[in-house]
Amino acid sequence: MIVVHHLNNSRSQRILWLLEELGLPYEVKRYQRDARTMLAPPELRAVHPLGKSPVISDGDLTLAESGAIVEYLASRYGSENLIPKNGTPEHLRYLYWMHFAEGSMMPPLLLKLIFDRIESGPMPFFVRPVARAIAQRAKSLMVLPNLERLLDFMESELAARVWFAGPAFTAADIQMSFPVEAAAVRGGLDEKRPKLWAWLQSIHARPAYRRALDRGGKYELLR
Ligand SMILES: N[C@@H](CCC(=O)N[C@@H](CS)C(=O)NCC(=O)O)C(=O)O
Repeated sequence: MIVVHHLNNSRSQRILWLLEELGLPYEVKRYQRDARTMLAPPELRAVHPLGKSPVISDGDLTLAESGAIVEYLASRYGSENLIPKNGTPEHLRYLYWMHFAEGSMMPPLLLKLIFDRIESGPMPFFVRPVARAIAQRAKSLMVLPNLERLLDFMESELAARVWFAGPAFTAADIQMSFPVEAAAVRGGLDEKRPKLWAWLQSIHARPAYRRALDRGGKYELLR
């Protein structure tokens, strides 16, 4: 039995979704973020030294890193539908978006989260103006323009095809779900990018996505 070590409101939601798309049985072991720090509880470090989610176990195997987990599950248990055939242009695009999700899109989204918190979080009054000025400057010079470019790029890619890898839904769409959802919550994505917005609505309408929400519990991404 595959076990998903699932942290609330986190990247592990997409693993539940993938397992639902694959129609595999699995167990969900839940972990709660610390309400103040939003960090994972120390129990997760007993499963994997980094103590991050997602982590899965499958028999003797323990695997972390969502891209690796998606690749493992889709190639071991998936039909060819979820990973395009090797050597095709769709496969190259699949690879690209699989890596883009965590490699290019998540870093500025995380920086936005951190700088927003610095701006609004509690701190001694004499430090506040300086901390706010640094956070605002970093966001306006680097984080926000970068996010805009990334979102424009995704929008232009989806203007040419329905799903990220091509005409068919693949595991890359599952891997891309978390950054696009995070961008909708805190990265400036809205209906003004109609292709990306429509893609988001269409993943949310998939029956497997809905079932994964039932299994995972409340899913509200951090702002
Ligand atoms: N690149 C890793 C990132 C893992 C990660 O940072 N997970 C977050 C959840 S979205 C986490 O565990 N955060 C809690 C913490 O850092 O303590 C992946 O894709 O699996």
